[in-house]
Amino acid sequence: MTGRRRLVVVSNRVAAPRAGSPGNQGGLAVALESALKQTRGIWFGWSGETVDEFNGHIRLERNQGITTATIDLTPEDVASYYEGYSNRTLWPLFHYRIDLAEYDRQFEAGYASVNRRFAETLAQLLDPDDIVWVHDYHLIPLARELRALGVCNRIGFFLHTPWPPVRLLTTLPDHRQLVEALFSYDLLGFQASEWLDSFTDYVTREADGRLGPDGEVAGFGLKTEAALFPIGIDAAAFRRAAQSPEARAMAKRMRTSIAGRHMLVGVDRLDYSKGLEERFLGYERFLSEDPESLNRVFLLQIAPPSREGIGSYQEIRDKLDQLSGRINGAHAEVDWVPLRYVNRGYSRRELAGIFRTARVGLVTPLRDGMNLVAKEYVAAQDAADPGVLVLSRFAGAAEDLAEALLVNPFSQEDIADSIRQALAMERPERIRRWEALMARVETNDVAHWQKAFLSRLAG
Ligand code: ADQ
Repeated sequence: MTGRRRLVVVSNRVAAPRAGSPGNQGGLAVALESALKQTRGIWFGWSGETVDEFNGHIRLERNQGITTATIDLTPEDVASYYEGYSNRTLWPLFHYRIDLAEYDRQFEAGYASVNRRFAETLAQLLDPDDIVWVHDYHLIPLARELRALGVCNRIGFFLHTPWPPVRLLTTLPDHRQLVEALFSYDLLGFQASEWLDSFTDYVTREADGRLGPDGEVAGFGLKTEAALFPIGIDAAAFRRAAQSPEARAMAKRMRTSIAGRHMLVGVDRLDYSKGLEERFLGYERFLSEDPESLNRVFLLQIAPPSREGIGSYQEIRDKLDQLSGRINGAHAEVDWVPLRYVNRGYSRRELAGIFRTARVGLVTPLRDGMNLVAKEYVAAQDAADPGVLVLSRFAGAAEDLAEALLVNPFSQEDIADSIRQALAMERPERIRRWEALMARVETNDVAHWQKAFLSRLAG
């Protein structure tokens, strides 16, 4: 761990603890909070608010033992840095969707200037002994900007998304500059070996790099370290959440509405990387191939909209509206609809109750850094009668969760077959697979991830 050194976490947005909402927080926020509390640390990032002109004001707040330090951005910053370079350029590119990636020099300039501003503001808060942990693709150049200001602290970076293969990454006009910026960090963390391999591949092919022992990476005449730190959930807390009064109430409500049928469940942010269209099509195929399943199963898909200002997100939302209408129009009866498509969020406890009553968890992203829903579905199950996890082989989670039914999410046939196989699976096999999965989810939990990264970064 970091010993007594203070931890400074930096992310685009700050998920500060909210008074009066126990059980509503994600595992990441919980894990970072516990590390921050132990080290009397700070969480720094964008407040989510905008101001007409950046004034350098840092809002310091203390809540439940955590100090948050937030700054506001201008509407132009949000358009170029956040919606632009982060979410119209890097997000699609990092999820292998160069067809959706937009390359625009204004986005690039906005990204560089907001990272510089983050660095200038953050540098004022840093003590020489602090350990700095930067999160995700929004902030790749942050360490380089901090170093330019004379900051010598240990700085680590963790990428929550995939890292794309060399041939895709080189479509980004400033790819060299972006990757070189990573060499200002002391430690780079990736979710899965495929993403780490793509990174080292780039460095050896494009930057005349070399790989040393213990994750040492040399390139661009610089050195850093890169290693795997697969993120987990707070498994014990999620398991407890699944038995909470709210979860039980939700489970009871679900059982009444399931009425003896089998429920399949999907829970995802409404994002094109999550494979929702392909999942709906695979399910539609299953319904047409297995007419005896009509009126005996249904799919509950929960998908709260995200990044609604971006065209590709409006398109996927429109497509899913159409597709869900088509599937229900073709198959529904007066007392049954095959697809319940819900565009809102639920509390963690309610979600846990929903997962626990679902016979099948469908987690079929086309590409995903890790995917925490897969782990949450496992943690919420009843040990005596667990459901079956159907998991995309292209999610980082598949490296760790081999006892799930692994599918190719691009293939409707594969999805239809795996639904059939999951529904037919007898209890002893379900228990055997679940026990193996649960052991992994419990061991590689979020506390393990956080400790592994920080102890290595502390050196
Ligand atoms: P995301 O792309 O957001 O995360 P994921 O890992 O599945 O994807 O995490 C989503 C979280 O939001 C889960 O905790 C889930 O329960 C919650 N959630 C989703 N829909 C919800 C709803 N309707 N109501 C309430 N909660 C909901 C990014 C990367 C992932 C990586 C994580 C963490 O894209 O690959 O696993 O970061 O590193």
